[in-house]
Amino acid sequence: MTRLTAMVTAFAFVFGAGAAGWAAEKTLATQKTKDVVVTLKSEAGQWKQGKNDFALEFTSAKEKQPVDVGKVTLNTSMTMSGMAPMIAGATLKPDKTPGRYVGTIEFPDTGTRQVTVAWDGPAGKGSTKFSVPVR
Ligand SMILES: [Cu+2]
Repeated sequence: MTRLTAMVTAFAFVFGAGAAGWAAEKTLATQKTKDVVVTLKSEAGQWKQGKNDFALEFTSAKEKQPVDVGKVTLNTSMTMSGMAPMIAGATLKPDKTPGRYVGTIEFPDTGTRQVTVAWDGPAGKGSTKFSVPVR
């Protein structure tokens, strides 16, 4: 094993439990940037009020291969009239396979979230925005 493979394997061993119990998974959103395609997935295929486990997958836009993008964060905000934007975020952990990350996020109410995903690692730095409804 290369050192990187060993590291990824070690991370997967420690953090891999995130999505282990999913019977199936569906795509909530796909967003293409210049270099990578970011896919947001969960068991139900939608976000609900309360706690949500989810996964983010990164593939290269050209080769369609999984990309290790390093450290990944996901932040959400919802603008509501008469109050400060509601903010919720998650730090993601590498899952069992390269280019796949898992996290948990909690929403106190329903409504459409503006989602910002950012990454920083060996393949470079980047971010992208898209919106996801919370039902
Ligand atoms: Cu709200």
